[in-house]
Amino acid sequence: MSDNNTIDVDVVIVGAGFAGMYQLVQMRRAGLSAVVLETADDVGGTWYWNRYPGARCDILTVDYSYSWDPELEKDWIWSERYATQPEILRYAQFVADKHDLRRDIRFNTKVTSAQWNNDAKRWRIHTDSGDDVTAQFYVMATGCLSMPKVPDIEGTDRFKGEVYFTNSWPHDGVDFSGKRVAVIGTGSSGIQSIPLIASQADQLTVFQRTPNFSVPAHNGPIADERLVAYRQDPAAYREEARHSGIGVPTTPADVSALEVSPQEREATYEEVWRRGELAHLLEPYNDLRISAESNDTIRCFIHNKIREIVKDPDVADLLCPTNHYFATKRPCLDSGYYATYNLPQVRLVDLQKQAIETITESGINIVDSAISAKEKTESIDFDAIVFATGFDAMTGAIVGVDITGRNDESLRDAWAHGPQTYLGLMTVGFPNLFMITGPGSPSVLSNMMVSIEQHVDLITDTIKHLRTSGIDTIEPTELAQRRWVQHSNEIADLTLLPTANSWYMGANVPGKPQVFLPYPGGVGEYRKICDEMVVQGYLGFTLTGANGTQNNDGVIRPLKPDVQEMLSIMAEMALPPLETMGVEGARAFMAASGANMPPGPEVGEIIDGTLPGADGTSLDYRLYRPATAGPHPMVVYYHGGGWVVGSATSDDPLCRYLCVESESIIISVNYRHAPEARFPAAADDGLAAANWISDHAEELGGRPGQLAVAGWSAGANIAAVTTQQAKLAGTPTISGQVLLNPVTDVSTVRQSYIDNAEGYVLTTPLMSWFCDQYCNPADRLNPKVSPLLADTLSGLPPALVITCEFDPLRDEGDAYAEALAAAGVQVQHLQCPGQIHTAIPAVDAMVTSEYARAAMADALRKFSSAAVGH
Ligand code: NA7
Repeated sequence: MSDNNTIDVDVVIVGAGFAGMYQLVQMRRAGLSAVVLETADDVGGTWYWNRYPGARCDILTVDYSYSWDPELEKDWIWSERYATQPEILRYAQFVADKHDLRRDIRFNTKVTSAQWNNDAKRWRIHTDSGDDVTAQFYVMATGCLSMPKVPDIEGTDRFKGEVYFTNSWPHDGVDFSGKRVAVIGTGSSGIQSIPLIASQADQLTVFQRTPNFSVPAHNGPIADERLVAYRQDPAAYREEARHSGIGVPTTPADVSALEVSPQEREATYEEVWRRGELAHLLEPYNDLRISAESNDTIRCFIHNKIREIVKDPDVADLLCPTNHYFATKRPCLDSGYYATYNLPQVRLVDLQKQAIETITESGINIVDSAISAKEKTESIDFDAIVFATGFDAMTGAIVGVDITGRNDESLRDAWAHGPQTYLGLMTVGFPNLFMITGPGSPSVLSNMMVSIEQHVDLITDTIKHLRTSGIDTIEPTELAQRRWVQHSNEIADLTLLPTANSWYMGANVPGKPQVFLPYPGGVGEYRKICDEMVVQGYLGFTLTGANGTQNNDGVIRPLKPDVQEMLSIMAEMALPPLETMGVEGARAFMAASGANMPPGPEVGEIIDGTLPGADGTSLDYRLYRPATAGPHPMVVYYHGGGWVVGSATSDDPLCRYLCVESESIIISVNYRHAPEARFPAAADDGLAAANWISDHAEELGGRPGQLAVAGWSAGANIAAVTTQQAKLAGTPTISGQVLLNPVTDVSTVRQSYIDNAEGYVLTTPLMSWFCDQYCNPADRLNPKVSPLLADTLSGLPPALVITCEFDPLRDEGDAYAEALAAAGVQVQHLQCPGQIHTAIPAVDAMVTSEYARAAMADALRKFSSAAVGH
């Protein structure tokens, strides 16, 4: 204590729920002084406040319990599969007693504001009791669902009857016997409490804005196979949970819901329904989170269940969620929820059809949404109104405190457009402020116990590291934070999650920025990321101390999530390097892998033919014609494959895509391959094909004078070379060039050949092998191999050059774009962060590179309209 009203400690922890309690334990174990500040008069957090009837956890209690004290596993025996709120609260109190936690917890103490003092390198926390706490480290253990949503219904304070909020329920309970009761809200709290309120009340009216998916809990004593597995080896069981998707041991499926017969699917869903565990609902198939069509199968299954249970078909219809996919809003676990609507005293008001106009002194006025809001259709009198309207989730409790960081910036302002965090743990501008299960961490998408323990352990290890290394402050870098938020959103965008108006998105609170709040990549992956961050010397953080500043700037997951996923799958396959397969082996392998890719969109017409190449040869081509009325602009497309592998059809999905999206005829030409036909065969064929197509534009259905070239990799090399050769020869006229990952000088000394030598499909050894097959070392100085080395690039047609960050060819592509621009050519240069060489042609497989494909189509459209302008 430094003066009468100020306590000085190493660590201040706000909140005495499960997170704050464990953080206190860990700080004591680390030998640090710590104090916990808590608004309530006892421990428990969520379980202290949410005492409404029927409140239970929705993760099996055997999973929803601490793992850090192995004795607890023996000392505390849960009575039910899903414990009730009183039992969970007693558990929290038991732990507090056992570890004598209360002596370091200041109850009845609300934190009002907190300021970082940059000179002292300490936080000062102000409380409503008038006491201040100063601390080097400030840990927010304030919970994700702890700030009640402010009622946004007119007249709420006018009602003269009893008013209850599920999230701050009276401690001695409520007796609804003989009463007319309204419940507003059908989230988890509404769904758990409604059956119990209905069993007491004289009349119950439920006001439902959005129907929710709910699954029967089949609650009862714990006597299932889960407990057996757990008892056999608790430590192994816990470890499995820590590396799982949602913090509960589950077995991920490897089959799509659409790959099995409807009968098999139905039987599987029946089994899952019978088990009554949210953790297993998405488990049976690998695409329920990502595919609307697959998700529809479980959605329909639950709709049918609702229709079986609820006798009145109109009410059943109202209870069937149709405006969101299953599990895109938090699904619920219930005991008799749907059957409650068969009781005569229970009425459901659908707020999609009728709206609450106002709450009056005696009840609620509702109006038909279809007519003027002024035309009152019904007044319903109530003795009690229960608000089960939810929370300002994940950010509410954090920005609820007036927090001021370095540079006097307020956290509220810093997060005005949505929370910005690195790993959901810390935020730029607020040194030494940690959030347990903050936005950007798995938190509410997981078993909170597992996520809480992981964060507490990470924070503890971090603080210990700082103390032993003489470091005073830790703070994320701008880059690390920006890319983490981006990474988390990119994963969410690969799923159906952002499609719902959920509290995960902040959509339940009027005016709240709508961004996806939790990290959706799973607790196992998240743990791995955090561990890697530590191993890489606290990557993405700036650490300062007496010895100066360590700036460990960097990005922890630089690859796009779908690219990363694809690379992990390939790594598991442990394929031999392509260059070791021999020419024929490599060709066969590439043809077989191409056949497994999504096919790309339907086009109007496909014609396979031949055209004359150079040296009297005949080249296969495939023509893709749009379904729209022609004639169309034309594009000569050169496939990728290192001049060695591939064919007129090997980039089929991309050609189809470009045809549809740019409304052009795409003609993919199969130039001669090395080593059978070495340089300059392919380059000469490229020009010959372009000339022939230009000369035969009309008979091919194209518009004469609107001919562009495009290609990928070695194909982009041929496209660039063709464009240069056409300029020198004066024919054909080329309106533009789209160069995707072009080879422009095969200079393997560039940094990208070093940075990306291995691990990103196209490797430096493979590229060297391709070049050796194609040409002699001396040829590499020839602009027909290395278009970057041409005497001049001026006068070339406009170009789109696309390069990928994790591609050995990146730097020579970038150099070509820069050289074209320097020569006065109109260039659009698209550098794709987090992408690899093979990502962009993977139509419908690699979602995060869709924008690059769209840019290719867009460029082709622009080239042809500019050519019309000529
Ligand atoms: P939720 O899940 O946010 O549910 C709140 C419910 O209240 C939900 O049905 C809302 O409809 C409804 N709501 C909110 N505001 C209104 C207004 N103004 N009018 C009518 N209806 C309204 O909170 P819970 O407390 O039930 O559960 C929170 C979590 O606790 C839960 O997910 C579990 O993890 C445990 P909406 O869906 O927004 O249309």
